[in-house]
Amino acid sequence: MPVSRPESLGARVIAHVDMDCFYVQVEQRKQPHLSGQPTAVVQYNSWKGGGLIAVSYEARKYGVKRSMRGDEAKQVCPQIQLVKVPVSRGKADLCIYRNAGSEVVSILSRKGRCERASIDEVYLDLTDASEAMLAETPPESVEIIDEEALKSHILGLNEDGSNLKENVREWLRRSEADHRDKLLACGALIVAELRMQVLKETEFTCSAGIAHNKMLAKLASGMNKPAQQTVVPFVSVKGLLEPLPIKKMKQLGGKLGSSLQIDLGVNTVGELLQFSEEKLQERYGINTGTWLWNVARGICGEEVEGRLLPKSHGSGKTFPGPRALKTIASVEHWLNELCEELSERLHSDLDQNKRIARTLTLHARAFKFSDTDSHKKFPSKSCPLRYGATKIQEDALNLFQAGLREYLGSHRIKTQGSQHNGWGITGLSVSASKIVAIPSDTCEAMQSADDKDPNCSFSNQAQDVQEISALSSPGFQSTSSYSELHEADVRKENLFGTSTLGQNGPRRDTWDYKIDEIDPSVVNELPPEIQEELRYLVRPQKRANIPKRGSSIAHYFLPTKNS
Ligand code: TTP
Repeated sequence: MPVSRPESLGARVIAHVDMDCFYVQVEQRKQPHLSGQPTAVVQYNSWKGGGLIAVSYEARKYGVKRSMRGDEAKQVCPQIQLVKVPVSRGKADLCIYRNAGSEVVSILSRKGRCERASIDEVYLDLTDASEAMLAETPPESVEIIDEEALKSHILGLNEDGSNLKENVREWLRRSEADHRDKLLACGALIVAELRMQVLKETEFTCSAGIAHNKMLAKLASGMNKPAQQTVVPFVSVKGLLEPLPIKKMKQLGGKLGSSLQIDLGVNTVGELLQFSEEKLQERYGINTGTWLWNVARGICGEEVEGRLLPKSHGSGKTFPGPRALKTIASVEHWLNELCEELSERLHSDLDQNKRIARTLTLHARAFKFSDTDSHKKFPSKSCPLRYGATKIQEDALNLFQAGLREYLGSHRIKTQGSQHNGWGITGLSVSASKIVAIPSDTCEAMQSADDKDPNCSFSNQAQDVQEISALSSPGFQSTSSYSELHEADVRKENLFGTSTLGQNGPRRDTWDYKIDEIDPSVVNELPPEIQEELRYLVRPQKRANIPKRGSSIAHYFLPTKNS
């Protein structure tokens, strides 16, 4: 359900930056002879030349579309260059695109709070930078405005005629403009500069929207592509929103948008304006009602979250039509592949960013052969995440089987002599979420334990596959791997709280064991008060009242031989 957040009192400057035909640009940088050529990136499978997932702007001129397959694209544009997505483990490997996205994020984050919204999209809060520019070097005092900024599209500014750049220059430098527009003018200059920097350092072009909130900035970034930016002054908000189809708005593409169309006869954002806040609240509840009322007026208080890293990692694959998986063995095979990829990504996140994920979730899409209940969805299943590919594979299979039992209900029994089990799987994905930063002390402990045993685990609760939650399916994308970028959960939680058991060390009386030498795999075996003591060592500020006890932490750990 959408949540309404009040907009802050002062005007903000928010930018949404979206890379242009991103995968194509990454491939063109890798193979420079493709630059400027009609090019498309295709899925790894070869049926009818593979499905297109990214199309260069040169190819779009010939009518090539993302919905086409390679063979069809060749028909409309015979000279098109088709580049296959890299493959690993029988599925698309998006690593190079993810890394390229990170390069861009590191440049964009130099000027303000930066939220990585997807593999190729970023929100920036440039309010402070714009305020500072306005105080120090306001655009009206700047003689030479950069060409890139002069190519901006200012919504509401007349774009007819030959004096376009001159009009933009005038708009950016207006001394009589109100404070909000002056801030947006500064934002436009800053974003133009950032985009040029991105081009210089990465060779990638991007487009951007600059507005007073995230919703408007996102709507604007796609209005003039490629390599251009669009500014939404306050006075132009109404004109921008009014004609927009309601289903095009974020969070209104599904059931809520359909209800607005069917129940209220609302097809454009402008038509929503006729309903009072009370009326919308009556129909959709307080929160959603207010949220809708705000959407109609371009109000959005959502903050740009300071997050440069993904909130979760996922790996998935689709098995359309005849490729549907129909046996547990084939599901297990693919789960193993997906879990291996997930495990690798979790380890590089731990290595590079000192973060661990705490929840493993399995999603599947399924059908039954004799289906009386065709709308029933395969339930998503979650459990605590244990590190190590083998353990993730084991848990994912358990989750799958739990989901399958629930999905099949009374149809579970295989018909004797039939060729199949009565079900088919058309999509599978595993994801790791609840990612938290860990204290640096403990990283080394985890790493060294992991080095010793590649299957080392930090949690054993998944053994009894406790279902924590049933999350909604993320929807299988046409790519076979995805990285969800949710809100980062940066609470530093107790790392040892879910650890597996190993062996206890011999007793000794003085505590001089180094925290990073403790094998996390033994901690869960310790008495609760000792675990508490360890938690305190990891997180001293959160010390609880530790009761007097007979034993002490020193009884459980000895220094290594050489220490
Ligand atoms: P988009 O930003 O949707 O598109 P784009 O960057 O290719 O082109 P545009 O200039 O119009 O923004 O997607 C970013 C990348 O994500 C895209 O290059 C390829 C990938 N992608 C998929 O793999 N499958 C999909 O269904 C979509 C929409 C994108």
